[in-house]
Amino acid sequence: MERLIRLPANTSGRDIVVGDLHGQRSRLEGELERIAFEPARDRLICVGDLVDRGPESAFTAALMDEPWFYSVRGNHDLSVLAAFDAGCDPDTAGDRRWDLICDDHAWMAELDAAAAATTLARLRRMPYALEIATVGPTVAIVHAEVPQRFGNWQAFSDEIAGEANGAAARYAACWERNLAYQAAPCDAVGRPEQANVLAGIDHVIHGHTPMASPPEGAFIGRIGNRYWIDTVGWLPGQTGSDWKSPPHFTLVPVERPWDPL
Ligand SMILES: [Mn+2]
Repeated sequence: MERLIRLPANTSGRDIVVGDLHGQRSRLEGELERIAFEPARDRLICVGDLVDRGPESAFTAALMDEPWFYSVRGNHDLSVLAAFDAGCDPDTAGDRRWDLICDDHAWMAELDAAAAATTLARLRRMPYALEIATVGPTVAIVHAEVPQRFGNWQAFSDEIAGEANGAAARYAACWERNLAYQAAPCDAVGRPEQANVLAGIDHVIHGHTPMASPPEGAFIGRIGNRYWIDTVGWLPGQTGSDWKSPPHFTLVPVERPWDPL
């Protein structure tokens, strides 16, 4: 697998980033219709966690076969590999292996052997980070966060892709929530902030930590040039329907992560 994938600019259409999907592909497809997504020209990039919680985990993981779809690896995707794909990656082996297990993979047991193998092969192709070029900014996608100990994107992406300290960096990319808890709602203006700017990259887009505080509800969270866009569109049923901003999938242009479609 490639741990870090760099995408060249999409010069023919839009690049759109969506938050955690958690097995809700049908809901996503409603959103793609709403924004008139064009699979022949546009690309959709997910911040990870394709599986678990929702009713369509395997169907959602199958998005990895679409030429217009990309996703980084979330802790839930990693956890399925750790639980069912022995030896898939050194990161999930050894003592650390059982730390990586989330407890909601019952859907995997319901797949027949061929479907399970196909699903694992799809999850295995998910990189830990994506770096996306545009005609303007360059944008990084990482599921959880880039730990504060990294002063710039180059240092972090080098560790993600490499062997030295790589497992610790990749674990943080999938799981960490230190900065995310300090994220505040960002306004639509995109006002620059100086605190906690990650140097060497224009924007970083994350999911993983739900951005929702009842009764106000769901929001795009921000610190410096880091954005968190999991606005819990995957939540079941009526949960949060009484919030001022109810649960929904956030879709943002990759070059303007503060400006949802
Ligand atoms: Mn997650």
